[in-house]
Amino acid sequence: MRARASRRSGVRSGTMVLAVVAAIGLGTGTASAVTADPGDTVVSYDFEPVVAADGTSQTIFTNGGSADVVTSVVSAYGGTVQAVESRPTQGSAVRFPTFDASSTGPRAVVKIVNRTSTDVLAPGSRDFSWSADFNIDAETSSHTRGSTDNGDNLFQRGLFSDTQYKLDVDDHQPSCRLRGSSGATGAVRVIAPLTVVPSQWYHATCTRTGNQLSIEVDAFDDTGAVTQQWTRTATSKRGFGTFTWAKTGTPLSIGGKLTATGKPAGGSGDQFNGVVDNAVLTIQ
Ligand SMILES: [Ca+2]
Ligand SMILES: [Ca+2]
Repeated sequence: MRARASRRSGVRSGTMVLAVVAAIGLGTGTASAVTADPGDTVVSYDFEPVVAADGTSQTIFTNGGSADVVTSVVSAYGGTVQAVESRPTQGSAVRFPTFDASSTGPRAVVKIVNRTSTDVLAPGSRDFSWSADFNIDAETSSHTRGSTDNGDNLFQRGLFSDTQYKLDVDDHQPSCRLRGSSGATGAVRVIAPLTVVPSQWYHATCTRTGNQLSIEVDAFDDTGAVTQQWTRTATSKRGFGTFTWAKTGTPLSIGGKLTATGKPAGGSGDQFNGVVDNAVLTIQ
C-alpha cells in the first residue's frame, strides 16, 4: 500500500552543472516485461506524493507499474522538476523548465532505468503503447543556429539512431516515432493532425500494433471532460522488427532527451517546456 500525504514540491537541483537530485528505490517486482501478462502496465507515473514506509521521506517519483526500476531526476544548469497542480481530478503533476535555448539553459529530465539486469522496459516483439498527459508552454523551441532546444520530447526510450519509442510535441504537434530491430528503413513517425493550444491539457497515446503505429490525442475542457479527439495511423512497410536494447541501462525518460548513459543531451536536449502527468507504458 502506498501512503498518501499532502502535496509538496518534488525535488530541487543542486548547484552542480550536472546533478542527480533524487534517486528513489521502487517496488519489489521481478517480472520481465517481455514475459509479463498481456496488458501489463509496466510503467505508470501519476506524480502523487508517496511517503516511505518508515515515514522519513516522501517522493512524487514512484512507479505504480510492475517494472522494477530506479527513478531519478537529472538536471543541468540549475534545472528543476517541480510538483504543481494537474488537470482536474488528477492531483499533482510535474513542471519542467521553461524554454531557454542558450548553451547554459536549465535542463531537467526524469530518468527511469532497470534496477536489475533484466530489461523490463523492452517490449520485445509484443504490441505496446506509451502515453502521457501534457500542458505545454507557448514558447518551446528555436530552430536558429546554436539553439540547444529545438524540440519537446515527452516520453521516450532510445535515441534517433538506436532502437526507439518516442512521444514528442515538437513545434506543438504531437507525434510518435518507432524504430525497432529493422532499423531506419523500418522506422515510422506519425504526426497527429492538430497544433496544440498552449496552457491547455491534452492526453496523447502512441500504440504499436504489429506493423502499425498510431497516435491518439484527446483535448480536455476545464472540467476534465474530453472535448475533441484526433487519431492517425501509419504503417511500417518493412515492419518494425523487435524492441530490445544492447544495454539494459538505456534510460526511459520523461520531459526530455537523455544520452545512452543517462545525462541530459547537451547540444539538442529537446527539453519539454510545460507540465506532464500520467506517463504510462503498457505491454500487451
Ligand atoms: Ca497526477
Ligand atoms: Ca523545448
